[in-house]
Amino acid sequence: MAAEPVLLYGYWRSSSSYRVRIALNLKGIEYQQKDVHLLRGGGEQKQAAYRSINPLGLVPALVHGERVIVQSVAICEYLEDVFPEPALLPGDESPAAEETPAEDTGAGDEVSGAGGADPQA
Ligand SMILES: N[C@@H](CCC(=O)N[C@@H](CS)C(=O)NCC(=O)O)C(=O)O
Repeated sequence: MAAEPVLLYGYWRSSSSYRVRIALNLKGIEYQQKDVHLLRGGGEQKQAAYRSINPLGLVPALVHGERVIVQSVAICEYLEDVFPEPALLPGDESPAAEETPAEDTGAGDEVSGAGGADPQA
């Protein structure tokens, strides 16, 4: 499974995309990046081509083989599961190993209501 190609849909100025790029690079995972320009043409993330990958219309999205994972923290957790070495988190013996609730990371799910993404996110 780990050997399948990894493709990151992101944007250079996106802090959530940065988070995933940092994890990919720390782990030394080879990946291809596909730019989704958040401003061009009203935002490529809103266009049907990208929404077919992430219906939320937000970057980042990670494609690994057949799997599509969205939400940067979930992507980092997925990478930690599938590519465990080197670990992003300290081992169980470290006091820092206690889990940090997602709401403390500033990376919570900004999707609101049934209509989709919060454009201010
Ligand atoms: N909680 C999401 C946030 C994703 C997010 O808000 N992405 C921003 C860029 S950092 C985005 O795609 N904005 C485009 C828009 O709001 O139309 C995550 O961590 O992945």
